[in-house]
Amino acid sequence: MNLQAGVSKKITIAPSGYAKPGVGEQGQAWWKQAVVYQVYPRSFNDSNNDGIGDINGITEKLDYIASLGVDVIWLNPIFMSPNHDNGYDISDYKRIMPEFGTLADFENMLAQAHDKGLKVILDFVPNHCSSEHEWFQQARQSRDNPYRDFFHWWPAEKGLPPKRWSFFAVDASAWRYEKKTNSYYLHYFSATQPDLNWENPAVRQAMYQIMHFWLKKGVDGFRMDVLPFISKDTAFPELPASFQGDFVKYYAQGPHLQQYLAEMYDQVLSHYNIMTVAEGTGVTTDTVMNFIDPKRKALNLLYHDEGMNLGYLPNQFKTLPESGYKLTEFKQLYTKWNDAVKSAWGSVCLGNHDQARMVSRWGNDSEAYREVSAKMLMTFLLTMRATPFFYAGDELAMSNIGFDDISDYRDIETLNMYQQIKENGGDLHAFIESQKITARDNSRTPFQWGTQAFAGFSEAKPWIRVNPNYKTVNAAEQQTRKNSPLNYFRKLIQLRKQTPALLHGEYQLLDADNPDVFVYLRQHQSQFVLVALNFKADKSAFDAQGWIRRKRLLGNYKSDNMELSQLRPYEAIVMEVTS
Ligand code: ISL
Ligand code: CA
Repeated sequence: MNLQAGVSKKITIAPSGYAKPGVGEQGQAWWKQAVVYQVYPRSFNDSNNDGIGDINGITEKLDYIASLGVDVIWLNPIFMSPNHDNGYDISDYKRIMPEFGTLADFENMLAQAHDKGLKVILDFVPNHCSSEHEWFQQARQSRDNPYRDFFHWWPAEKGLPPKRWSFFAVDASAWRYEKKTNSYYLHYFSATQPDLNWENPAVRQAMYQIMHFWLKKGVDGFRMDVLPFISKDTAFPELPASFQGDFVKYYAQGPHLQQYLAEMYDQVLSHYNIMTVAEGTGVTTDTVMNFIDPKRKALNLLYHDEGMNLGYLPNQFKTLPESGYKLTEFKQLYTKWNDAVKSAWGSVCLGNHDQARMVSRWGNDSEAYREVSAKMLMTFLLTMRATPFFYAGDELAMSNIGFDDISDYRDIETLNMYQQIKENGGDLHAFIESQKITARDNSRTPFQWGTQAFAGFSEAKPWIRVNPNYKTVNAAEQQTRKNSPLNYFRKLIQLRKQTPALLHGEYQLLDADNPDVFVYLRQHQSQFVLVALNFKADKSAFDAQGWIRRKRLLGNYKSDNMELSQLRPYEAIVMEVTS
């Protein structure tokens, strides 16, 4: 076979085609080169021993975070909130939740982070606020209250509102009746999270003002919660009879989305050198560019939920089949997303506070394979052409706790869904079995710092149970062990930063039909890097399609693997190759 010919047909990359003014090699925006580390403040480190993680707790651990080599900390919501949905129900956007500390604590944390070269982005929740927010408290008083139009109402004299499902409501309905004004209000999430009405210019101005408030304090950007939901068809038409319940597609990304994004860009985002990330619930490769096309006035990045939902059984709540997910579909999906955002920039993640632990969901958390498979997944995230997002604890290969008793759960999603199933006489046992694998609380257990009580997270009983495996899985133990997941993570980040092909090279999938191994090539100018990842617990072979190894850059096995095309269980190798 003529390798050269085969190769040149496959690699359609011209380095010059990549460099565009402003976004080319010279003008790389900082957020394209960054590695993001997500911190769930409630679960990271408790400085005052009340069992709840807090801002000063994060400040204490900034040296640890900096030592990882990551660039950006994304903090889940830290604003005033009654915490029905752990801060995604904000009652005052300009104040810090007292459990987490004060504004001074936050400013101190931000200054210290900046001193250590770390950037901080905040989680901004534009689609809904808390029902305890002053706006809603006012709005519900009377139909002519000045804040009435901050929310979506359906007057009861018009009859029942058209069916809309809610993510978290026990009765599954996104409309909640209020006797006082004889109207229903809209809440796509729980009844304590009324949707804000972005059609109202006063709502938009209030939101932009809040963003300026935090940006002027020096924060480095925002992750924007369920951004596609801000524009809706506010006529609320009846759903078509054929409608199958995929409501995210149906009632987000409404007619004024582009207008709102452009306005937000003009009035706020364009004034700062920041990172802006949309949470892209329901966004597909067909619509992603509406959010991140550099030619538009919009955001920098979007992370999609298509990857997170891969493998779930249709029409069942977050349930995986015994066989798990199919690697061929995983490869296709990430390749499709890579291609879709080629002229912009991608993001990649395998977990967050809404998901199971990365190693439990996508790798293998059995004793034999937990570490090696976690390292393999880290290798994937740090070698794709996208800004990688890690969730705190991924670097330690922290795994699911798998609560089997409903009383251990804290998350509104699990608790309300449990209640809903119970009221409908559904199969609660099956629900708990599936939650052991996919529940959001799996990722919300306290960070495992050491072997002391409560894993060193707190001296008091934490708000949610610590994973009992902390005695063996913890940062202190991994700090000094040369080949620990923690130290592998650090090495991998350095490798990414030193290797232009990994940082911004083109991506090309190889051996697409291989059901066990994910193989791809990254190329920048004359540098070719091949990444081969065995997603299986058996030895697996792959076809390097003629590429010849020049130099091994990194791998998750101690000893080198001299056989280029045979991988050991969950083996990951990154190597420079030549044709
Ligand atoms: O968590 C989910 C599935 O288990 C998602 O459907 C999630 O509800 C959706 O992606 C929106 O998530 C965001 O908004 C929610 C909040 O609960 C999540 O934590 C947040 O990431 C409401 O604000
Ligand atoms: Ca605390």
